[in-house]
Amino acid sequence: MTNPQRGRRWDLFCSVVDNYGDIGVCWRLARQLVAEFGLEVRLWVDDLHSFQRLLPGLDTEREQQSWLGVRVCRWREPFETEPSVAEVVIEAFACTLPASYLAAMAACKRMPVWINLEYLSAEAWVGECHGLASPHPQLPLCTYFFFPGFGAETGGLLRERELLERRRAFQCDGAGRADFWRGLDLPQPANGELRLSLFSYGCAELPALLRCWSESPRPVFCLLPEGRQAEPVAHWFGQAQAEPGAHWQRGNLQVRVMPFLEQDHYDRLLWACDLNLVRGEDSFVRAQWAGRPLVWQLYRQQENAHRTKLEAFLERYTAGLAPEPARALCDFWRAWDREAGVVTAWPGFIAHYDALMCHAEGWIERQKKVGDLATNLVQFCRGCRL
Ligand code: TRH
Repeated sequence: MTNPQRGRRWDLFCSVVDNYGDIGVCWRLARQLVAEFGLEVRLWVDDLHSFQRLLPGLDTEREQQSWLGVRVCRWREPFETEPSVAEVVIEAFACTLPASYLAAMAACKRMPVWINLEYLSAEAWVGECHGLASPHPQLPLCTYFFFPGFGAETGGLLRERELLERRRAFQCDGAGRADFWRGLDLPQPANGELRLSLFSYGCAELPALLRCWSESPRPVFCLLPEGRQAEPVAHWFGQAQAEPGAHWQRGNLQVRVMPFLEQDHYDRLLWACDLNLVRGEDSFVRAQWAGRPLVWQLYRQQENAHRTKLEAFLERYTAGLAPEPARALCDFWRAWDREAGVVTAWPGFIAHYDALMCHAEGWIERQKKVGDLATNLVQFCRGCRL
């Protein structure tokens, strides 16, 4: 008989390489495993300062603390193994488990299920590698590759159980949205205004795009997270700095520099905007769930390897979209990635806004069929001799 308690203890290891995507994904996953599956999750993180940007209440001085049922543990080297290793061990984004922990895993009477949670890609090979086992060269252990993705043969995307219902309720609730803008100290959207969020790695042509927006007949209100990417915008407005709260206007363009928001608030910002420019992995996925047109800037890779990923996604995403909006979308996304031709591609892109809006909802319906990553992961682990 299967023991219902078996497989309830999970350890999730996250090393913050750069930016916020790694911890952003791990924090969402950890929360969901606790909230929806009642699992006992320890989240080991080597950089609590980055984590604190997403979860402002986090105490960066503490070794262990609990948040929403997740035991958040500082991952220090040398790593002192807790009395028992977990039954499921997630190594996020090839972060390399501590050697002592690995040794403790190998010494377990019953081998833990060891998962290598990979980066997101729409490429076809992902489906072929998802779920593959790889034996450890020396230890009696085996790791399984678990790939997020967009097709039925992948692990799917992170999506909490009630997420889409909550999102729809928010978008249908005018008073709630008005409160949301007030809470951020932002004016209510003016009639006909295009309100957009802009989270990027920077783009050499952004000043030209700002000029284009400032001269457009339609008012544009751009919400820009604080940080490096906000500086060139400040300079364009003749300002030295881009402090959170700064508000600039030129012609028909207004820009507000936003403080880094708590992760759930950032989600709501995506839901509330008409258009979201996002980057990396996690904000990209969340912008899809917002059901609004989006523009993706990928994390740059050597020799532009990320462009293959961009094309793979574009091919999937535009399937079922009429040729003209599909072309306009591809033109703008490619221009934004290459930092060339952005202003030329903008009018076509925005002219197809309604078709892209409609498509955004259709895309969600397609993705729902794949199932969500946490559920797929739990099922996968259950199938691995737990
Ligand atoms: O920060 P990123 O550039 O992370 C990247 C990618 O994940 C990339 O795949 C990885 O290789 C690289 O890091 C090392 O972009 P991403 O993935 O969108 O993560 C940002 C996180 O920050 C996401 O969880 C949303 C969150 N966020 C907030 O919580 N509040 C905010 O105000 C903003 C702007 C973002």
